[in-house]
Amino acid sequence: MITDGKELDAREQALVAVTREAGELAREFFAKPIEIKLKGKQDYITEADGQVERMIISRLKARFPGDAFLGEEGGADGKSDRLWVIDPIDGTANFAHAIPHFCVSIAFMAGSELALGAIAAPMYGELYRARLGRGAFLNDRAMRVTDTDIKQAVVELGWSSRRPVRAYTSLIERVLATGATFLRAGSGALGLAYVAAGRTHGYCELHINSWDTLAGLLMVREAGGWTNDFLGSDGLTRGNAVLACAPGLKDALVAATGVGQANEKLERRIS
Ligand code: LIP
Repeated sequence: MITDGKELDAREQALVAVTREAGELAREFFAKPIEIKLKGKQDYITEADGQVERMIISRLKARFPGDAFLGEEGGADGKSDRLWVIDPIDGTANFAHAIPHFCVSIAFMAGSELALGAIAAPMYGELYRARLGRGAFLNDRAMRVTDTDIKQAVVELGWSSRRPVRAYTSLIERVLATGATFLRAGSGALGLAYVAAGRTHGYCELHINSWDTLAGLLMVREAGGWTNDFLGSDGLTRGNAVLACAPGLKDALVAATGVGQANEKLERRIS
């Protein structure tokens, strides 16, 4: 299994180049009228999602023909312990409504190890990246989470129709009861990247998919933050609840959100 050395250097370089290129392709689609469909309640898909994903996979497959791929639109492709996890456009609802808050998110798993991650936010001119044990960067500047008092904390709370509305509204109430404030911006990947960059202090969502989260989770950890065990109980293929935050806020946010508690598995069965 690779977690360092030449093989990972080559994948890191390819990852950054392909993520940047995919961001530019997404920006081109953003600027023109495109076909938009609903694949579920408030769950959008556009022709850009498929095209960007196919471009990413064809570039990476050309360089690493033996690797496997898991994409939001195309699903699983290939069997290998070298796995690329891809979200061609995260924040598709924003993208579909001409709101520039969206990104491309790609992560690389070496066996069970989350080894690489990159996120391109083309409308902001931002490229985020991280490598296990090597730190996290925004436009090549090192990122660090920002710790603060819970009463001054900004916590992003993601929502989707995959969980009951009541579960979400009570999550908001519990987080507001800590004295923190919340926001929802519609891209889980960017939400996690903002925690790593120290712009916000936490990100929580009661169910989210691995392609939305893995790159951002590695960035938060490499930027000195804490995250729950998202990949536990088959989070890679089934998704899971996610909580990521500055270390000083962990206890308060684990208690308020219920994510990351010892009995997290129990919670999954209930919801
Ligand atoms: C989105 C996530 C967001 C979540 C949405 C959706 P998509 O991903 O980034 O956090 O709340 O339901 O899953 O569909 O735009 O790639």
